[in-house]
Amino acid sequence: MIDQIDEIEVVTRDEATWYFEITPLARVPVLVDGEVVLADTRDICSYYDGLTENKHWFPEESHETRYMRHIVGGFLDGIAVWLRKNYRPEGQKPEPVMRYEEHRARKVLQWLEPHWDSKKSMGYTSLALACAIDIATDREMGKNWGKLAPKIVNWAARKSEKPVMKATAPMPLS
Ligand SMILES: N[C@@H](CCC(=O)N[C@@H](CS)C(=O)NCC(=O)O)C(=O)O
Repeated sequence: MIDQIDEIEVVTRDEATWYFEITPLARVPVLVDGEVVLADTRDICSYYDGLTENKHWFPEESHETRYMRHIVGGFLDGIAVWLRKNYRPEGQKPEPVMRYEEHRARKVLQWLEPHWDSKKSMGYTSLALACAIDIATDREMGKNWGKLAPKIVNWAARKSEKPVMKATAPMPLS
């Protein structure tokens, strides 16, 4: 399936970007498939499951998997906040906000370490968790997380080595 997708590089967070013509939020990812336009990772994964008639990304729905998805989703949101604040020049970074997000991320990792079963397929939630850890590690926020949650951080590192993860990794910051 991935070889049937044309990946198009776009510029975000720029008032002049042509990408606003595709989507008024100018956020990635967006999937355009004929008349279908989808703009959220979760919906795109769900669309994929519909096309392929399997449950690759959403294998099982239970209270446990929904709660896990909620925790991982919030973890990813917190990392996104931290990264956005970190783009600011030195001296203009909101330290309390960033410290709080670091604290929250550590709390999540400590909670996940005994709860996360990497052998159990969590589909979309696994993808979101691996991407969150990968991006945070790559951009300094997660530099000490290996000591805090070694099982999960090692799992995420192995996952990020997979060809599909490498092929869809975020572009380096310019
Ligand atoms: N909930 C959305 C989040 C999308 C999102 O925040 N994308 C970020 C990059 S990871 C973005 O495009 N940021 C640019 C901006 O906020 O203008 C999803 O899961 O796809």
